[in-house]
Amino acid sequence: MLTLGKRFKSNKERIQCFLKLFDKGDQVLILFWADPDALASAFALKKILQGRVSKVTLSAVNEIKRLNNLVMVEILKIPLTPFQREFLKIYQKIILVDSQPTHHEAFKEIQFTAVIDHHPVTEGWSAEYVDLRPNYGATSTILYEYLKTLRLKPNVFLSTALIYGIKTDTDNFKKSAQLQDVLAFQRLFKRMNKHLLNKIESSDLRRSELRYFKTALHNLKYQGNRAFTYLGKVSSPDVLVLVADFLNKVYETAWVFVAGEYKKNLIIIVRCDGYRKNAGKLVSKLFKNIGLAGGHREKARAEIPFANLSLEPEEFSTASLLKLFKKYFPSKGAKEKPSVDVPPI
Ligand SMILES: [Mn+2]
Repeated sequence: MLTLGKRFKSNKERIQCFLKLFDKGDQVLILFWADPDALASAFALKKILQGRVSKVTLSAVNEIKRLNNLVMVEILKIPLTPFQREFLKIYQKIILVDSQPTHHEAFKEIQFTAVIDHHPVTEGWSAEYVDLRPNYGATSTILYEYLKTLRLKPNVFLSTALIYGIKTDTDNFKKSAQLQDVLAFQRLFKRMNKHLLNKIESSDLRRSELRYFKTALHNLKYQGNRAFTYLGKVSSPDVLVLVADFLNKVYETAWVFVAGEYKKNLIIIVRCDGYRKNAGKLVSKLFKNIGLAGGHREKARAEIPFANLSLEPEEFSTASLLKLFKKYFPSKGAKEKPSVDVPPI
């Protein structure tokens, strides 16, 4: 059965059908894989269902580790309850937002009452109510439309959450976004608090993680206009992403390779401007047989068990990282020019 869901003439008809699923006495569990879009969408659903059912609980099936997301939950006061398997027996209605049951092991055995999502349609599951809009940039946009249809005014916290959800999933409208995403953004923008948003967006790094920047700069080696650095053991792969994005801002740099050890894996983060370059192809060509590797033109990531490199993590260094990419960049002296030759004003 194709799971795109029933067709509706209008948003009003759709939301009526959705609300009919719930009775006053219901305890409703909203499940999701926590990222900004999922958190905002679940938060909006709580507002919609509150007062119409006896209890609404928001539970993420993953542990939230990213600092930005932790700050989002804290300062926007998103009420989360740690997920327990027993919930599945207690709650009468379970809703999945910003994911489909096929996306994660944790969702597979669950019979969902409703699924609301914007990812490409997957098959092999069903729910009483399905709202999938794969063309939308964010599930937050779908939930904004629900609120609008119901004439519910989101408060500052919810508006800021939805804005952050849309911004994150559309990569600040650089990734594909629909007119609906732009409209939701414009309407919510008036209601959000830009200082709260700024606090969430700028909370990338813990004070304890600053030392990784010192190590990264200390170990940094250039080969032509390609930057390489190995950070050793890291507390989270996110810090490698931050260092790579930072080094990618250096003008005379065409490629950035930042690596570290996390749980006996070598994690490599690759950045470039994507102009006549393809980071995703590069990593999958080099590493797809020995680990997980993939990405887009400008951004890519590889995760290789050290066991597959026949190396102990302690033996690895920036020089070893350079060696790994030798196959791809064989001519030692050949330099790639940065693709933009006029510095930005
Ligand atoms: Mn999403």
